[in-house]
Amino acid sequence: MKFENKQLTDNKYVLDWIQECAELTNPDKIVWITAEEEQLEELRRQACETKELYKLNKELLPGCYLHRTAVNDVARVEARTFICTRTKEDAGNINNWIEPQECYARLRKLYKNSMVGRTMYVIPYAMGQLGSAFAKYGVELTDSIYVVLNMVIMTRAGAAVGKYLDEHFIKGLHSKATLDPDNRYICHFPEDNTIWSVNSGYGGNVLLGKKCFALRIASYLGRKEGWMAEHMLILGLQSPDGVIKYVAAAFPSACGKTNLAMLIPPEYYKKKGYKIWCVGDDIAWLRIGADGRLWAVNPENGFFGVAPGTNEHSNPNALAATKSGAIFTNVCHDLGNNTVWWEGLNDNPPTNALNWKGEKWDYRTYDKNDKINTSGAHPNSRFTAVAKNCPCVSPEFDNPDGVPISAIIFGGRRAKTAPLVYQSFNWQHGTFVGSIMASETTAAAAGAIGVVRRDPMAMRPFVGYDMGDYWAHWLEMGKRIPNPPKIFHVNWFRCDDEGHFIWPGFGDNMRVLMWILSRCENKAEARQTPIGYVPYEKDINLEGTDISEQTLADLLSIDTESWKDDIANIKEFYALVGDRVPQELKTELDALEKRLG
Ligand code: OXD
Ligand code: MN
Repeated sequence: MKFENKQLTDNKYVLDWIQECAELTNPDKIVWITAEEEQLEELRRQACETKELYKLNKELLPGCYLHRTAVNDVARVEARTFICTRTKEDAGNINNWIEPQECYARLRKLYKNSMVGRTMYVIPYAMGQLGSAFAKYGVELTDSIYVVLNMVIMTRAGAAVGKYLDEHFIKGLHSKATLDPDNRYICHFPEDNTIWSVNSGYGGNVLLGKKCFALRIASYLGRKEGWMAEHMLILGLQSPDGVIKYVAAAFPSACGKTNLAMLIPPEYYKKKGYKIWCVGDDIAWLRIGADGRLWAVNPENGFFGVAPGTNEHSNPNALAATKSGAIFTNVCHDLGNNTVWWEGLNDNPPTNALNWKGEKWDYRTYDKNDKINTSGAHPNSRFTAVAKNCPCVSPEFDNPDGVPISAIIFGGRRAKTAPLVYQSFNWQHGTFVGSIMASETTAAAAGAIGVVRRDPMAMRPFVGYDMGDYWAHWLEMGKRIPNPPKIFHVNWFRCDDEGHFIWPGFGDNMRVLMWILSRCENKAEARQTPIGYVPYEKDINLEGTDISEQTLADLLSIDTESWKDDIANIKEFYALVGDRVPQELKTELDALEKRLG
């Protein structure tokens, strides 16, 4: 099998692997992605010709395109995601597992001749800054132009990566094949540095640099090599004196992670000269620096954000990032001016539009109880945007050493159980706090109230090995970091008895970040409670808000009864994780139970 253009490496290991995949999938052509503008423009042209992409209004959205996935292929599919370690125990009880040889054999049948009549694109890419200590390299083989164009935004891809490819690179094979949902597989072979994804065309399943590599495979490598791959945003908070402190924060899906990463400070702080810088909105790779602190990079190069709900008020920075060079997936197509729209963008839905399925859409049929069938944009519709197009992207974004982390923040969506913010007693207790992270449906969301889903460190779907071993790795890292970040937990979603949120969230979350950083600098006192350190009310600045002191007191109160109920649920979850839960965490759980009385 011959390459159409000049190959980007002579490494035999890489070339043999490509050859092997080409023999299996049998493409008509093989093309190396250099990511030169001329090449990308030609691919965009081809994709528009086949209606894989639609070119949007050149004046209003220059360089932007719309893509629709298959109607049955609109989200990550955890049930079809597998960690294929040699023993089931190493994948753990939380992950789906298939024995690797069996999995390769099963998937080979699906890949067989799947690229006949198609081109195989060879995308060399880096996660992290090329040549840096943090960087890792991969190649994704794919039969999708949409994947190529997204990978070029989301990773550092192209010709410059070629010289870094050696036998350690991550081998990613993706084929849309027939998009058969019953034969859709997203499989990880961490012991072989391999990812195989077949029968999907949706971002989270097919942009292999993101969840598959930068979280699942990287978490496995991080354990082996002594670093951490986490589902965390990274932001810098700059004070009026110009000093910037960095925090990394993990939240389960639908908790406003991208919004927090790009937060606009409330007027009160803005006037004083405070500013937030976004280093990353989804993934952090963390290493111990020579100075004994924990340093973080965002290994990605773009944002793959949820579109619905993004607007001028919730996240003007994300919106600005989508104004040029972006790819929109499964949003509503406004035919009036050839732009895009989604629920929550503004109050003016287009009157001449196609919905996310490409059907003529009448906004008056919208029913919030049946969003999938009646909304203009799919609830999980996305924008892929170049990070550098975000007005608040950090000047440290490309710093190969990353940024030093002062605080790690875990968050959940809890109606009652967790207060607005609390600080763990130490790293071990902080690891425990991360391990019991959870989100629960509140009255403000559709569905039953109080259904708890445990999502430790927001990594439940993303740990590439056993969850108990992952927690042990956290504890181990804590012992090795001479000057570790302090660990906190926040809950923006506390509700009153009628189920209304009592904290305004968005920009006002800055007030909580300020308390967190003052704790890191030993500048604020705190009240010791059974669950951790909680702020004194006087230390949360409410200037410029209409939040009453009573509301703040409610936000900071500990609901002992709901914590006691939670203990039973945590025990059940630890039992599910199984016998590799570290003893230290069980000890923390017992201690919490005792302190609650
Ligand atoms: C994401 C997710 O898409 O966490 O970032 O699901
Ligand atoms: Mn995510």
